[in-house]
Amino acid sequence: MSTLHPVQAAFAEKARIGKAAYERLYAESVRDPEGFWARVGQRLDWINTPTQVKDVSFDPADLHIRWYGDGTLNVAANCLDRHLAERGDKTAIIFEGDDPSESRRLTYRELHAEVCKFANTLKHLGVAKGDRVAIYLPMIPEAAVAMLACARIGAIHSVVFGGFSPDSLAGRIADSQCRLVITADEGVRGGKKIALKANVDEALERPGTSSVETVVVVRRTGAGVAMQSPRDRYWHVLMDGQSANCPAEPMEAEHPLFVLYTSGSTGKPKGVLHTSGGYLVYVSYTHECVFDLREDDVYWCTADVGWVTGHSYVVYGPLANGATTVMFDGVPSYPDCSRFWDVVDKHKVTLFYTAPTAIRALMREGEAPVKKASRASLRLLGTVGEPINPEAWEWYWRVVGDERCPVVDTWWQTETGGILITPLPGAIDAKPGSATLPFFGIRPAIVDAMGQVLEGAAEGNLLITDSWPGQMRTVYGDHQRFIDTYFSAYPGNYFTGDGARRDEDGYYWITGRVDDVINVSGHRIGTAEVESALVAHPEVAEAAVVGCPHDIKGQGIYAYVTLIAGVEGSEELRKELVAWVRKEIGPIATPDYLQWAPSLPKTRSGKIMRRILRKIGENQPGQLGDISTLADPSVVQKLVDERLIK
Ligand code: 6R9
Repeated sequence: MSTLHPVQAAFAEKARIGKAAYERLYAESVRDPEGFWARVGQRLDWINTPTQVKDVSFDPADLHIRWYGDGTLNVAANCLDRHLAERGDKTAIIFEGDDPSESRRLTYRELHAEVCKFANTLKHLGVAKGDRVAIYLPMIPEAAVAMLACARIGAIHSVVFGGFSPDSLAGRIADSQCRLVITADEGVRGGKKIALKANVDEALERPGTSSVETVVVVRRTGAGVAMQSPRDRYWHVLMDGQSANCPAEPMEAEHPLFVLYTSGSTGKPKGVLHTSGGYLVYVSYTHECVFDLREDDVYWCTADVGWVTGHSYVVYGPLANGATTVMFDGVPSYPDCSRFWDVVDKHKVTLFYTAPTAIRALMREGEAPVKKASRASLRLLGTVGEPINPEAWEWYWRVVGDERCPVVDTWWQTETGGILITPLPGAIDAKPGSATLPFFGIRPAIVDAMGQVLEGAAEGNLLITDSWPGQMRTVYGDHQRFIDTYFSAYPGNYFTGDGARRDEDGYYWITGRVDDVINVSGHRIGTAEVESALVAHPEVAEAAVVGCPHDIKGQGIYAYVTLIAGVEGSEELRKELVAWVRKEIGPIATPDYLQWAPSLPKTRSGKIMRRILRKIGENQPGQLGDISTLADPSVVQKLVDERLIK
């Protein structure tokens, strides 16, 4: 059940986009996408203004996606140089460290100078246009500087979340053959140190990583780290004496801007590739419209730059718009559960964007930690990463926003580059739990299992039937995988991997992944990745992993493990396997439940029946459905009896 929250009159009056404007612009955007996006594209500074706008085919036999194809621009110049005349002294980045006594501001002029110096550093190290650079840093301004410096010279960055293990980092470095890695001595989160440089050292011992020539180390904690000469160089030493003058090179609109790895249903994580012109048009425009951005806003998105939300809505969207963006290197619970709201008061944050998992965790602590802070500066709240349950939405609205601030539930993916389904705060009435209506130019469709497009109120798989400028262009190094994953199941359409329901008002309710991807605290983990980590353990014969309900994380990881003959499942071994997965992938992949399975339910052709395992993990043993196609139906009863959630 969900109550309607109509757009507030006071907000609508001043909003950039009201109801009538949304309807008019949406109609226009789908009637004439070329004209619409040609106009929106003018929001950027182009070196060569594009005359072509959209050149797209979703036909798997002739798949291509090009936007603003003959235009040239520089992404960093759009995020920095063009603001200098009017906003040189405006704060670009507010950095808030893990320790509440640590914060620092960089103006657009200062950020521009740092980026130019680091771009010169990269050139000095031999990095050229098209080279791949891995960034494995905490949420410090140097992360944004490194990203923008790559953009300035046309190097392709690949940011790897600092919580990933050496193996995960190595896999990503090897897949895109990075020449350089940028890291820090250590990170600090919730008062705990993370040995980033030591992780890089370990990663670079793995096969396939010999492409790396240089490791640049930012001094974050000052801890002594082993520096390998001539490979390892300190950031501050390299930057010393570099010129703050570095011309922004023209890049073709379709020049790759970055690769970001994300989990899929099969195999290794995919390198999602985004390009320059269309991506920047799309993230800057959505950032302005969805957050109703004003010149004096202080905008805070709590995502880490290791995820797409950090790319599009901490760095590129806000900086392209000349906004003030907060980079937070801490956690919501340190030093205590008032941290988010203390930071809101400290920096007078007006727009706040976070994940449902954080809201649920804070909700558990009650209202007092929120009410201790005034939060008077807030004027809009947003969520991203997973479906938000209506209870958490109502709490966010009532307790955090004091029933003053509209809440925008934004649905999108690493692959989509930017927000696709969302309320516009001055135009679209909210229904808690629904991401509501499509953004301009976005054409969602719902199909049934047979691929039949459903009209009106319906539930099924969610497709997008036409392109938008922020769409990913390929899987790095594997274009066929791009076609197979997203365009083969429903030819002529982009398949999102999500299920959705559309109600009688045309509102979309995302029901979650329909593939083998688990959404843990808003982060995607492929069941295949966890399974292959488990079977890499010498005592594991076989493993099957499914998602299960989890109060705080949204979904948890439930693993069924078959041990090799002669090995008994003990509590000690259970702990060892959980720790093993953490070490192999990273803490976000930690199994919440690990059940011993004498054998796994399989079809006669040997396929694991995950549908059954999912139901057991969800504690719904009464809904296993037809098990007659199993090779040996008797394995199921034991798994049901010994299930870990009852
Ligand atoms: C931006 C981001 C994408 C998956 C996506 C979906 C889930 C994201 C959501 C949401 C319901 C929302 N998701 N936002 N589900 N409502 N507002 O999170 O990208 O890490 O690639 O995850 O997250 O399942 O398919 P990414």
